[in-house]
Amino acid sequence: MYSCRDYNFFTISGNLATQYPQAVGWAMASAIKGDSRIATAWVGEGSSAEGDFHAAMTFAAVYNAPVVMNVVNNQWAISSFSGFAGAERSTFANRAVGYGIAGIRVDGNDALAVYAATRWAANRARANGGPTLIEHFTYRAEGHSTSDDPGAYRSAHEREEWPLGDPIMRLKRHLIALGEWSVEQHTAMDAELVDLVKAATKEAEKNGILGHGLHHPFHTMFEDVYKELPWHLEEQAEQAIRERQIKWPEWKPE
Ligand SMILES: Cc1ncc(C[n+]2csc(CCOP(=O)(O)OP(=O)(O)O)c2C)c(N)n1
Repeated sequence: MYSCRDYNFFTISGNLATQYPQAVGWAMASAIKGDSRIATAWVGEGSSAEGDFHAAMTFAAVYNAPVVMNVVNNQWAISSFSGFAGAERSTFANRAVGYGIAGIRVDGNDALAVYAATRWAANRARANGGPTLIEHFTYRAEGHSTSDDPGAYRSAHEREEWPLGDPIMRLKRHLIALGEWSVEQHTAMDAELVDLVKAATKEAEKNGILGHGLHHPFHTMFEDVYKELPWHLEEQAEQAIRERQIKWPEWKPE
């Protein structure tokens, strides 16, 4: 999981929803230090069924943390329909109400609505008005990942029946209708972005790609969590080195 201190990008963890209490804690710390920065985090609607979601909501409300919490409701948590997380009983935005937090539901495929709701919530947090929960109602047209086959658990036609369209196409049509954008500009932007993504992929691949061995010094796997490596992780590292050397006698830790 990546992070970038220069851009205030705090890494998420692989454990779903843990970023929520972390964002609330970060926002509380910012407020306590008298810093003007606010925090924001995203979870999927499936992850909103995790305990961490509720712990975060409680702390955000009690401490009036300057935080904007987003639920991206794309209606699928891998193969679990959003109903498993309670979608058929109430909206996800509605959950905020029980905590005394402002809850907003937006058409997540309307870029301008998302922008407006986010700006409102961010300004509110900055003015010490309290936390906001924004539910972005959307749809996951593709699989959850390249290893997921949605054909195994939902109708093949569902994707075509989704009525709210593609957010990029909608914004494009809207801006062209306003005379603020054109098909030519859009085509040029598409080409530019394809090049940008290709270049970024090349750059990222310098760090190593799956199946081509380790590119980072082995020991870094155990670092950067604790200031000083605790004994049990040191033991794990030594054990991992021994096991790798049994499997690949040529291998040496960097
Ligand atoms: C605590 C935990 N349980 C299970 C997983 C495995 N897992 C990864 S993504 C995912 C589904 C998440 O669905 P949702 O929260 O709706 O987000 P989406 O991926 O649809 O945006 C699951 C179960 C995990 N990473 N962490």
